[in-house]
Amino acid sequence: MSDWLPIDAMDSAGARSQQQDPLRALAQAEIPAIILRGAYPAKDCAGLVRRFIERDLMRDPQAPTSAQDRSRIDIGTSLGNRGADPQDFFTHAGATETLFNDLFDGFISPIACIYDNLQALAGDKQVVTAHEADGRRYGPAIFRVHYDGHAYKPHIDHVVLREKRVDYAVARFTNQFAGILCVQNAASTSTTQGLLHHCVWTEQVQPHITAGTFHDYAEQQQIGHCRVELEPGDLYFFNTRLIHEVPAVIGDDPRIVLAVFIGYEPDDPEIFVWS
Ligand SMILES: O=C(O)CCC(=O)C(=O)O
Ligand SMILES: [Fe+2]
Repeated sequence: MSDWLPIDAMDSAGARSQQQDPLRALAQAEIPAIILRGAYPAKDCAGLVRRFIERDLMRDPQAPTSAQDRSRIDIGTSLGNRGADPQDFFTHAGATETLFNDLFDGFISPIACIYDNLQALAGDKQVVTAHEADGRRYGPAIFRVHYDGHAYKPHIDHVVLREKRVDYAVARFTNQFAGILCVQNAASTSTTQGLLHHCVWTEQVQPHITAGTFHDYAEQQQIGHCRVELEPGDLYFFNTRLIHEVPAVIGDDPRIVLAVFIGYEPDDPEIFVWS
């Protein structure tokens, strides 16, 4: 599987010189990911982390820990976690928009960084924050702070295939991607952030995910994978129907990302972005 390689570029123009229509290639899982190096200034990443601690939006890693501490803190609105109650979800998304209004003052907006890069990859399509037909808007992006021990086991993300939600506008997209901007790495782990398996989810694969035996299955089937290594400021996009995972964070420094989900159809003039 050594020919299954990501686009790895300094910017969207570089990515498009490697692949004329990179999002279509992602949709077809021809490539594991599109990685854009240094998309956001590393010094602004560090500044954002200081701001989150100042505003008490995340736990200060220097502070004493307690048994009740959560291993993951979200700053933003998650459809996956809140979508069971649409009214609560859209109210929360409104509060997130207010929070984000001045949260990045003095820094380049990391959300604009993701949207602008995605737009530059998207050609004629229009990148917009996901919304319902009546105008209600989803959260535009979400920071996730992962503390010691947090891992993502092999899984997929898909509003219909995994979450079984059909009553949201984003359910119309059969192709769903993630965009992940690395804000901070855990100091004492390797910089491997995403492990993308060369395996698109099907009903046949699900039992191996449920049983926690996907690694054995992948070995038997000789399924290759792509390891994505990121430094703060690097941004990557991948198809969330690929089985993927993130190794456990180890140590006091949390791993922090800004994440979005993306809905893409080859024939749809709009690309929806939400969290
Ligand atoms: O944090 C990442 O790099 C990806 C995390 C992920 O797969 C998820 O949140 O579903
Ligand atoms: Fe995921």
